Amino acid sequence: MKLRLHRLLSFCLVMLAISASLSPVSATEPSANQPPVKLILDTDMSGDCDDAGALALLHALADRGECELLAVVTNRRDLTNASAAAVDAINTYYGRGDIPIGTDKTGPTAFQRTSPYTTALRDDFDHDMLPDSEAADALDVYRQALRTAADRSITICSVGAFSNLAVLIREEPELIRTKVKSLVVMGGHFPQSNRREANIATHVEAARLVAEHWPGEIIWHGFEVGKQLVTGARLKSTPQTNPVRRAYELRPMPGNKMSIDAGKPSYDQAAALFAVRGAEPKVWQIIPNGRVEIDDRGITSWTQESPGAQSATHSYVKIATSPKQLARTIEDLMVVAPK
Ligand SMILES: [Ca+2]
Repeated sequence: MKLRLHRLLSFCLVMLAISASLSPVSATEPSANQPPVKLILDTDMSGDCDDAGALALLHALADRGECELLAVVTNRRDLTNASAAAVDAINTYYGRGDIPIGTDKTGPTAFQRTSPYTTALRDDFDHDMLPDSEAADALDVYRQALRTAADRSITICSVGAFSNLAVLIREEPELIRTKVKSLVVMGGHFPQSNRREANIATHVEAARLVAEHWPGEIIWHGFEVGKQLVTGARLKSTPQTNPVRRAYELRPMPGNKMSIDAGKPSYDQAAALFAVRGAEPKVWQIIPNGRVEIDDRGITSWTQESPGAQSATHSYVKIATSPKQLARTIEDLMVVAPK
């Protein structure tokens, strides 16, 4: 009897070990043990709330040791003057209230908006940020972060207008060449489209300058990527003290709904996840060796070039996994409690 029990126990232990080794990797599991990606986020924390979702996701990845958020700069000059304060409220919630924040001082005004959520984040949550107009200049924040970085060590993730990046090209092209490893951009619509995607249309001149003259590689996440990835409803399970939850509660969606009711597309989170975890083959299909061109109306188009061509420094991405699975990975990271 004792022997039988012993055998049964051994059998159970072996089965447990097998099932543990076969169980799927957690949706929030990093793909490999890599040094943390050193990242700068350039965001229009303004009309849409996926910027807040992307910042939450980056903090969760930072908590997991997958990235280090060196700085956040804002663009689009929201009329509330509170984009930087909203960023700082989220950074403070995640225990990183000291991350440098800069704002654009010369951004476009033609598409200025009044954010539905930044003032609530500014007024109801802890932070110590000045109004956007008095905050540090985005160019100075870029300069500081890049000058002190190791060569080819920085990833920039751009999820808004291209205003700051255009200034950076004009003022500090050598810093980009020497310090930046990769630029991951949410913008455009690929491979071809008649649509004026918002991040391009907000400041067409700046987007065209970046597409034509960025001295390095660019990975483009078009509108069609994030559109398939609906997230945000699970923020209801996070505390009322979570400013990202509040942003989703206040950002309206069509049909008298708020973003938190049924979620919304994750344009910016998709680019942010890619910026940190890279081109995981199970998740992304990369279309490399090409060039994104932007016409004077702000319409993007993809031109395939031969590998090795000097101008073939752009790629765009498609989702290779099930959009539902990828949305779950993104939302898992958005709702995980700060460390
Ligand atoms: Ca955005």
